[in-house]
Amino acid sequence: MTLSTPGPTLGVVGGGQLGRMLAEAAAPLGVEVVVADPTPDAPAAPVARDQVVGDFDDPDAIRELAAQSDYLTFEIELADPDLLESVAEEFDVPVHPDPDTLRTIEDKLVQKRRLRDAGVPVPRFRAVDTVDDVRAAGDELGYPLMLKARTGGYDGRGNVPVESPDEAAGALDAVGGDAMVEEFVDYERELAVMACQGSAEHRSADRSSGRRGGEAASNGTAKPSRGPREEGETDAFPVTETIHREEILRETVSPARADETVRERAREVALDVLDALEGRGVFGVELFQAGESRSDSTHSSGRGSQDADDEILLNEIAPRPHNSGHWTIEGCHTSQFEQHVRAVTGRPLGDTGRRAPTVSTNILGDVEARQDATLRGEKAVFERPRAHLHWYGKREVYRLRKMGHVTLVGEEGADRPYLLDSVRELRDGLTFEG
Ligand code: AIR
Repeated sequence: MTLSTPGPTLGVVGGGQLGRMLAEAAAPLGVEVVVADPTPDAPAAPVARDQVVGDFDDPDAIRELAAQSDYLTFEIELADPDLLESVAEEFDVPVHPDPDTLRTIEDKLVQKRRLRDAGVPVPRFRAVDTVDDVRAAGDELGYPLMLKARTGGYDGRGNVPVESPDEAAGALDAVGGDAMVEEFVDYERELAVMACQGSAEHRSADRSSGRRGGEAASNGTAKPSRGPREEGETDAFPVTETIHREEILRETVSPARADETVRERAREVALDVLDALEGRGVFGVELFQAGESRSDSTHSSGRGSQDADDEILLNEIAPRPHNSGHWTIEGCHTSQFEQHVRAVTGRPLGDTGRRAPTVSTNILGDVEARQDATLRGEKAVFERPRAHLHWYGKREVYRLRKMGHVTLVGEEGADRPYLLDSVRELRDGLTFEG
């Protein structure tokens, strides 16, 4: 591997905040980024070398992207796996993660089946087409149910809770199209793990000890995650606690406020998820730590020996860096974005260890009507030591749109509830209202 300028080009389908943070992380590695996104001047455009303006599934746009690229990846599930496969072949450009993995993940029902069949613990779920299907699932799994659009939903769009049989028709209408339902998990807390899979070229004995191991490495007890696999080296960032409201991520806390055994189990499940999927890159793995009331017999993995309060269930996965991992930019030795660039361009994975306790909060649209975006109150964030503002550069704001985030890094041993209160206070001082 050599370095020269211009460096290799990574083509990214999608130019939102994830594309922007990928481009920010790629530059120091000597990797240039070109994005394809339908919105002119997309968030990634100012930091990428170029933007192809076109839909994620527009063959001309994606061909133009591939023609400029040495590697291809995507930052949104609306990317088209068939098109990616065909341009990869036509232009002889590797695409990671494997488009087939995208195909599996983009359909939440297919995703759940694949993972369940691979032995990953998942909540009970059913495919539903009609109101009667939803009601039958309700009889079996109990209410509330979570109704999910099989494809196309993100940032909470496409997920609708169903409290009773009477709500079945309205909920099906709201998600529109093919759907699935899941039992409602009465969780103790939500967790997320950014799991990563690198290239098979970088598998040597010394890489599997000491410098790997996320959670373990960060508390000084480094140990191998698991042996390097045929497909390539794998690793996981320290387990993150995630706090959602209205199906949208609000804050993250790392280390997660869960017992070490729970965190270890979460990491294990995340690495099992990687085993079930092809292709390199970072995968966001969202998990539930089930509450004590949950009986061991109710979930579909069939495990029965674990304490209920330790029980980890998979919620969803994303074949890309994830909102739950934004804190790694300041909080870890390698960020999830740098890791993704390393993985998809065939470079060795970086150290996933945590530098310090870290919390983050999303800055979400707090306006009712869609309007030009001007953020106010940001001075307090700049004035706060160890607080980091990330502005995504979106021109327009609407209710609950992800506009940026704030990360606050604590001293070693910092009190996490205090850090969390502090970052919430900073966020609550921000507004888009005029
Ligand atoms: N994204 C992709 N999947 C889930 C999320 N949050 C990111 C990507 C995408 C952007 O959100 O970076 O490009 C789209 O954001 P918006 O606000 O335009 O919907």
